[in-house]
Amino acid sequence: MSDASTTAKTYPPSADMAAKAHVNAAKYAEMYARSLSDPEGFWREHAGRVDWMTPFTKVKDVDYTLGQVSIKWFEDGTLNVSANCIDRHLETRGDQTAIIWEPDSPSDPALHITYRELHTSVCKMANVLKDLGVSKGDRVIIYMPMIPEAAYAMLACARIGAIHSIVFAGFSPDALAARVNGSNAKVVITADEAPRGGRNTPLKSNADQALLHTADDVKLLVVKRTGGQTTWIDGRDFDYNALAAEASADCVPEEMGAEDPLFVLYTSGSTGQPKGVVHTTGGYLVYAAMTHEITFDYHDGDIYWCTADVGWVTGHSYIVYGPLANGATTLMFEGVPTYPDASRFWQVCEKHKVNQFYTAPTAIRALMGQGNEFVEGCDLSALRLLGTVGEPINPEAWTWYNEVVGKGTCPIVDTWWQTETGGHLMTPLPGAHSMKPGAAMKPFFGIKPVVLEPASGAVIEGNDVEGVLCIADSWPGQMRTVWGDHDRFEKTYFSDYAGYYFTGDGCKRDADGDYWITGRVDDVINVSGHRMGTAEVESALVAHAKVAEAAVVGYPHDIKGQGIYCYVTLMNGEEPTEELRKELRTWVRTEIGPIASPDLIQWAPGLPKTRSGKIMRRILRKIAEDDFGALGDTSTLADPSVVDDLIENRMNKS
Ligand code: 6R9
Repeated sequence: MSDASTTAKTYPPSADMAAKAHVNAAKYAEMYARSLSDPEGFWREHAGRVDWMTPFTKVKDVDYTLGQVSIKWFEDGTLNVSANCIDRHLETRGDQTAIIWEPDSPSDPALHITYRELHTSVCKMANVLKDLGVSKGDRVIIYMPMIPEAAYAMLACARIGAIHSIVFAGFSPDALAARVNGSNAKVVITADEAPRGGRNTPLKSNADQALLHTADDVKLLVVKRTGGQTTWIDGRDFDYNALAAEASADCVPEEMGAEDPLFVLYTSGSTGQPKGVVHTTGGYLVYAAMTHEITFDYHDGDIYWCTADVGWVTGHSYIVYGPLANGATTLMFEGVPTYPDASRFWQVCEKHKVNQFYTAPTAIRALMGQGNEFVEGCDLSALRLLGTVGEPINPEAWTWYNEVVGKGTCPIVDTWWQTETGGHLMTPLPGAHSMKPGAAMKPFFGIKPVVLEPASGAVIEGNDVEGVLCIADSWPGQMRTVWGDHDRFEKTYFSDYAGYYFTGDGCKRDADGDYWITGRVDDVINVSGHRMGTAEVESALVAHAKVAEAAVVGYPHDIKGQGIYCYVTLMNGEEPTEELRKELRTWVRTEIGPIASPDLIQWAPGLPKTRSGKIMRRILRKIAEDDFGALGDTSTLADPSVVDDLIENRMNKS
């Protein structure tokens, strides 16, 4: 990364973009300066992009002091997110398409759902939930395919003040059960099956298994997607389509406080099990809407497509809440980039005349590997802007995206942000900033990045420097707490570097003052843009009867960015066989989900530990990266000889 940044080619914004974009260079400079010098005034003004039921008088009340961390924005205002995303658009754009739905199979018809139709469907879903006993403050789990009902479910919860928590449909029954229990949810919304890439995942049956491990009164609301056979438990399972047909199409939106929770989204951290990131109502919506409009330079009438899944934060902020708050047309895609073949993304862009396209580097790398002909056969002339999110993009993939997909005429917004941040924190703005392949470039309004010395926490001033990335001060989209565990919130984000929000990422500020994210500095790995805590995979592995101990690290992977490398010590007397390797892989998939599948499992008779018994992951990481010339100090190891064995028996990556 540092090599790339010193030799980076710079791509200035085109004259056309600079002229037409919401924000050009001069405007950015002026707005950014004001956002830091007068945050109260700045955000008071920009909060006006959402409709308030009761206007707020207080803009901001933030304390990052350990032991009393508290973050509030617009706290005495009231509003409803669903009314902002739907009702307020009805008069002017009731017949405009709100959601274009593109199904898994290209031979099935796409749907165009207008804002008026969205209103009807969301009200019906809201009334169905109310009839199931859900009320303000209750938790609802959404475990759904990428179908319009997933968006209806989110907005229906928001409408009645229920807190949703989406569990990615690729997660296992165990992971689902943990989240139902962790949030004490009353209802789980699912579908019979989830078609993806021509294969159906049995969601209802996964939910059935999960509910064996939850409280008895959890209800299951089932949307029909394929009509595939499912078992049915009367009194617990409810048929969404039948109930919606009878439900009223009117539902008055609940008046919510700005700081009432909107959703909880579980995400992996460096220790323990995933934590429930809590986002609230007012600040989140303001920030999602503003970043959506400005980063993607969204204008009325544009067709905007974010390829994420609603199971990730990107789907929350940039498929549903941001775009719909702006009255946009947002495309929702059920399938995968390579089905029926590697031209699918580009076919969909052509078919729906997509103007802004937002995806992950892992998808770009996978498609780049398939050859240019899949792109060249499609008419991409409507494309005006490209975006990436989820992990650093390597310059080769960036260049391919720019030249082959964007034909050299579309700016690429490389948006760096996190589940915790609610929306973009750093990205080049298309009409204002130059781009450098692989750089997140510039902070968004109100964001003050600081680079710190990792060990001492001293602030590193000036340019051409590298360190850990923190943010001084708050922004409206910031998470407010960890669900049920405020101490963990404080410890994770505010204890390492006093007075700052610690991102967990490393970064470089280059000679021009532009920012490059260098990746996680903690035990979180990024597999195909999905966050995975090494501790989670380790605890799944040691839950297997034959495993005594396990240590998990990331290693560079051509397509996924990082792969999952596991060192496993077996119980005494267990044979390390190829079958056992397969069994452990399947085991982890069942415990967590397919995205946690170990790529490589090395049998480790011993693990490098300090005398106090701490596993030295630094060493394991180096071995997994084939960088064992640079193991550093191994003198504190209890038994240095285990390292030689691990090096000798390291896994081959080709
Ligand atoms: C939105 C999202 C967050 C972590 C983050 C960082 C990595 C995300 C990036 C990026 C470099 C980018 N990350 N975007 N790294 N450049 N443009 O991905 O949220 O799933 O919580 O992951 O992803 O390491 O800390 P989340």
